[in-house]
Amino acid sequence: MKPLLIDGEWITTSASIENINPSDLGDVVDVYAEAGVAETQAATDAAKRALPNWAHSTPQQRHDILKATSDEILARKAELGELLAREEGKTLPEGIGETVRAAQIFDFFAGEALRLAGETLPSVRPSVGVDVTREPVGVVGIIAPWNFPIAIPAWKIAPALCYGNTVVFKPAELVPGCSWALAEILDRAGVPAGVFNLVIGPGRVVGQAMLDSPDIDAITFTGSVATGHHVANACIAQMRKFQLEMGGKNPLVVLDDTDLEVALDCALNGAFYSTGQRCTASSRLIVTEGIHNRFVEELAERTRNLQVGHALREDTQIGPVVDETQLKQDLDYIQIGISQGGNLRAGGGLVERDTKGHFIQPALITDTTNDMRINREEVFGPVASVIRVKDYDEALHVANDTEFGLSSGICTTSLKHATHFKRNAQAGMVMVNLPTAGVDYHVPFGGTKSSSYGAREQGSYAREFFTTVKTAYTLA
Ligand code: TXE
Repeated sequence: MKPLLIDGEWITTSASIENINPSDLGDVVDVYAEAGVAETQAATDAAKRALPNWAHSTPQQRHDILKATSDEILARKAELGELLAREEGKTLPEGIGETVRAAQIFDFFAGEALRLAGETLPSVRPSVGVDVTREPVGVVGIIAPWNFPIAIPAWKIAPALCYGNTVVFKPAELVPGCSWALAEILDRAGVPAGVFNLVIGPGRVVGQAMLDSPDIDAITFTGSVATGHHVANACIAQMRKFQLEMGGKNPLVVLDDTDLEVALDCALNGAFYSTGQRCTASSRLIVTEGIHNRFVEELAERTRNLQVGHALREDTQIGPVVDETQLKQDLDYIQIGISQGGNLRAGGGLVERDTKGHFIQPALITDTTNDMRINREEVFGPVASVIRVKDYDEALHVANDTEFGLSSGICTTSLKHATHFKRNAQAGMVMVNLPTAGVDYHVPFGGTKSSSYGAREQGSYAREFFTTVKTAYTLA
């Protein structure tokens, strides 16, 4: 059994969690110690004790630990990428790609540790000087989802440690493998006892204990809208800082003047790669009428031809859905789409392979309208719908007509429309001739409306959440 990491000690518990491979339900990836309220409290106490020293550690010490972490992740990318593919169901290239991304994030924040600067200003009063500096927020609680088992933990843990915070980290209980590996790497890289603590367990127990603890100063969360709202209420009740990344219903607008190949690539990749289990997935394809039929016909053909299968097989393009609950949700939404008038143009059926897994052929539903549930609610699977519109103006209106605002894309060769869309799309991220999913790690990530709350993640903007500002006045 793989233990928890609390106060620099590896701790086993009587309860355990099995990590099951969604490509092969007979394959138990590993078994992990399951934390309860007591372990979560112990981790929080340890993080609180470790805070003063870590907050005053040198930038060099933090740099060296983050860099060593990055180096080991990179050196083990094949092994960790395979672990990721086994536990979450991404294909092997996607798993290795995400692992490399995690290494790059640690590397970026190793550099940021050395770059944290303040400001010195003259006061408006004579003989007084003003310093504006940034300090750690304190003990940070990290609650992660299952869909990016190493990248999301990395983009929360790396900045937390970089800016001098201590961490209580709860990965999604469905995919604890990469998080456990990351904890072991951080420990080996020299993170002092208590600075980073790993507690694996169910959200309603471990996550809730984190929310209940007055000793956690800030919570960063990625997951569903419902849990996000719960986290928000719990944080407000304690007047504690929080940051939420939640769902999306991301539009990809395809205009008549598009380069058809570019648009098809964007749609196929954005809607279905990573089994559609990305908060930035293109789930609404909004297509103007001049190109609609050609686009739909070609996309349906390519959707049918996508090779679904075991995540570790070389010929697999689309891995399995992460678990049975998620698979049921996908199938239910396909039925809802059909029952409200949509036309299942391609895919949508269960797929049988040599191993028993959660395989489904990606589904393309056409002839939908934006008021249908399939276009209002996040499905979080390989399911995309097509909405036919008259022109650019209607496309923009439909794209923005959603409670979400994470990523919004357009495929066009018109500079005028691309420029207008960048300015007027109601989303935190806008993509021109690119899939709505797929972002860089050195620039801000996050959305508007119901998709996100609080400061942006990633890049140097991460410091807004992970630090607090101090203004100091001195009479010379
Ligand atoms: O999410 P949850 P789940 C969406 C997607 C998916 C649905 C359910 O639609 O089908 O959410 O997935 C922890 N207090 N997204 O159940 O519950 C939980 O243990 C504190 C979209 O995995 O939000 C996990 O670590 N924590 C999303 C994390 O919250 C609690 C990515 C997220 O779990 C808790 C993931 C509680 N009471 C799911 N209950 C995206 N858009 O990126 C749960 N948790």
